[in-house]
Amino acid sequence: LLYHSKKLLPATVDSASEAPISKPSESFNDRVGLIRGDITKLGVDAIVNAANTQLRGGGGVDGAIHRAAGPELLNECRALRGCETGSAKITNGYRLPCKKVIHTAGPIYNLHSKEESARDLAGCYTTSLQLAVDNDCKSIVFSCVSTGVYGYPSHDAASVAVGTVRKFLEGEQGDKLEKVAFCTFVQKDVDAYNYWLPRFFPAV
Ligand code: AR6
Repeated sequence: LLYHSKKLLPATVDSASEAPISKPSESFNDRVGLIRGDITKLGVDAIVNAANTQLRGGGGVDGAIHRAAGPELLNECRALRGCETGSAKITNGYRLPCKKVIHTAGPIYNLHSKEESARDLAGCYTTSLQLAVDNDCKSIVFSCVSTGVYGYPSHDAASVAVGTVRKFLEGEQGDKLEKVAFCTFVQKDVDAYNYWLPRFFPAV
């Protein structure tokens, strides 16, 4: 189910105004991917749930993950005693095909400034990636955190998501991750990632 970045990313970013942001790197490009579909079907090491600070389940992707995982997931979540906005916690996957679920609480857009929302959203991605590394998860797939009922504009959210992943891969522990993918569900997110992926992961 994981697509290879090479098959997915446009070969070039053409106009000068759309210049790539990061340096081309085959090693980074090989490890990033874009998916469209149901995140609960992915047999990867970790999937990232767009949860809330209560960690008690909810609608959207959170509801889908809890339904597919079964009631044991809610039990483990209860014991975690919540999660701060911009942070994340990890559980087992139970009946899901993935090994672990990383639950992150994204920012509710418009609650605070744009800058604060971006900082919190970046925190979701960095904390989740760090948790994956700390728990020996080599493949991780993100849902489009905050872009549903939390109202974060998809274009801006994808910029934070892809930019933060790029930064983590470039960092000290980046080489511990073999695959990082973004799981989109609706067209606006597909469009947003198709815009930002070739800029942060330009073709070599
Ligand atoms: N697989 C992948 N993505 C999905 C799926 C699925 N099965 N279902 C929905 N999406 P949202 P948020 C996409 O609203 O904005 C919950 O009630 C969806 O199209 O699920 O962070 C929580 O409990 C969208 O792009 O999360 C929180 O209270 C993305 O998942 C609150 O919503 C995220 O949309 C969190 O809001």
